[in-house]
Amino acid sequence: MKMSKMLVATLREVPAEAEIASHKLMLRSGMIRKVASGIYAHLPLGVKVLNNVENIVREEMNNSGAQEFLASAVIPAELWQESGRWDAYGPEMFRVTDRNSRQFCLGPTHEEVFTDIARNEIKSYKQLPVNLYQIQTKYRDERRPRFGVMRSREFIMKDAYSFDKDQEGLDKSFNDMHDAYVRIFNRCGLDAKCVEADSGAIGGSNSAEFMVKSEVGEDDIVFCTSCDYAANIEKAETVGDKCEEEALLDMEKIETPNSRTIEEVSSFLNVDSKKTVKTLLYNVDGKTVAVLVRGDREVNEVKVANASNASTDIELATHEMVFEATNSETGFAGPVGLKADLILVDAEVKNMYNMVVGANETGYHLKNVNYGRDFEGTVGDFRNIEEGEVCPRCGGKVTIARGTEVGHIFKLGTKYSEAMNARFIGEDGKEKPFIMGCYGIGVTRTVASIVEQHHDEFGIVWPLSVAPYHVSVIPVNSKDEEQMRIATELYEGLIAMGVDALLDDRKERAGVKFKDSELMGIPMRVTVGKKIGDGEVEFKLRTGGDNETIKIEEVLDKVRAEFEKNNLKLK
Ligand code: 9G3
Repeated sequence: MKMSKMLVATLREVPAEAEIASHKLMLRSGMIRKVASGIYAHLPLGVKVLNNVENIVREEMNNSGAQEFLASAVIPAELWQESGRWDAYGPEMFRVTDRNSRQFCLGPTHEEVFTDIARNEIKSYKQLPVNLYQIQTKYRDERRPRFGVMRSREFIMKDAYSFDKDQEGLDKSFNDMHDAYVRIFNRCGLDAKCVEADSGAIGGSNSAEFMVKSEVGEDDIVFCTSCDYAANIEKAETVGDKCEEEALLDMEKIETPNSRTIEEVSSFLNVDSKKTVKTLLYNVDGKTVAVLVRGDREVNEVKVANASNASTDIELATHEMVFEATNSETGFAGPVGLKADLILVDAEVKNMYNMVVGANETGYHLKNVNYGRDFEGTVGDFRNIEEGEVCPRCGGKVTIARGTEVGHIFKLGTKYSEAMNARFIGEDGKEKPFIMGCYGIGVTRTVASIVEQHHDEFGIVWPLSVAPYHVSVIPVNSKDEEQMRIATELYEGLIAMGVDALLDDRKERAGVKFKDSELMGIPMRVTVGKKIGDGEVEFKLRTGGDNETIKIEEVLDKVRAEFEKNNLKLK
């Protein structure tokens, strides 16, 4: 590509709203432009990278035996009504009505669509397994779009759906997708880790997320420092502290005027917050669910939602519900005499002795309360793990880091095939529901994550595998005929070799050309300047290292060697 012909859209400055490196650099290098909040256009430079990432995804998905499909982005409401999800999603779903007043949504995901395809096209177990995938624009009306294409309302996703005849088949499909994802992110130069994750509202048994560490990530990821255990904090299992055995003392009601929070109660009573238990009340589909965790711990609302079979997100109980359950104002709730539909007791609380809890009476708490003698409940893991706690697998220490999800794979089971009566004839001649899995990669988010992981103060530093162009050939002085002749020859030689080369033939100062090449993150630069008098040019890698003076006739081999070093074949 010749820069004099290209829509070069590099910027010196970006809007203040661009807070993170990838958002700034994707704007400044001329890859994206904002159309509206959370909605972006992709400029030619950005589309080149998108295509490179998509082709890596395509190659690995095809290698795994999946077949590329392209479903419609406009989905009839009827399909979502069959699965019951039309009413489960609120403002996040873009809905449209056509000229005949029929309702559709702009597809946020396609479980229903692909289940419908399977029930129409797959009749017999002999046709299974089938794995269909697409690379398509998705629509989700995020409440708070931010960080450029990292969290946008329109984004490109690769979503795949597998159909198997039994659980064993699904396990294989799931593992094949896991392995394909490891190869995809590796080839993209992205350091992504697979972590155990919660399946959330999508349902199904378990799921795994591919996370990239990033201080601007929105998820907390728990890593063990000794073994390879890794989990989203929503899912990470906790091992409670063991308490010293104590004689059970008599329960006692004590006046604690205006002491509502754990801090106020523990300082008023002069007891360690580890001897207190907080009782939080939640509204779960209209039911009152109480959760007890040690005073210094945090409730994990995803674990609570799963334990209480919530159909939508849970929220804290209203004042009325609190009064209904505890006969007191917020801040004095406790397990003794509590009127709740479900009482969840974190396992750590079960092992405590003589704890302090709310008395279910405004202005009072109870001390010396003991699980079993004074109250019962469903014991389980309902809290967040904390930095430095014990690893649930090996007993080592865990650490917590922020991360961004770039992929998520799920075992769905029969959740959608049952709901939509999507069945096949099994070996025994009986109809059976497909056993399904679904597998997503955020393609635009992957591009942004690569920028987050590969940039410096001069701009983006693209891995060669996804770079928009591999080499920029820069004549220092475009008015110098000899320099232009040599530069053009090298450029044409590279193109003929299958290298995506740029020729910066603009009538710009050399410094501007170097800055643009660095900002756009082009992996290799060949500078054609005065040294052509000695038959030499300068070669520089964007990843660092000095300008290297080499013979003009060595350039093509030098570039070829870089491709080989990166295990990349020339087209
Ligand atoms: C919706 C809306 C938003 C959504 C969903 C449905 C997320 C929804 C979860 C998934 C699960 C997997 C296949 C590819 C991998 C991810 N946000 N999810 O189902 F209607 Cl508005 O999308 N789907």
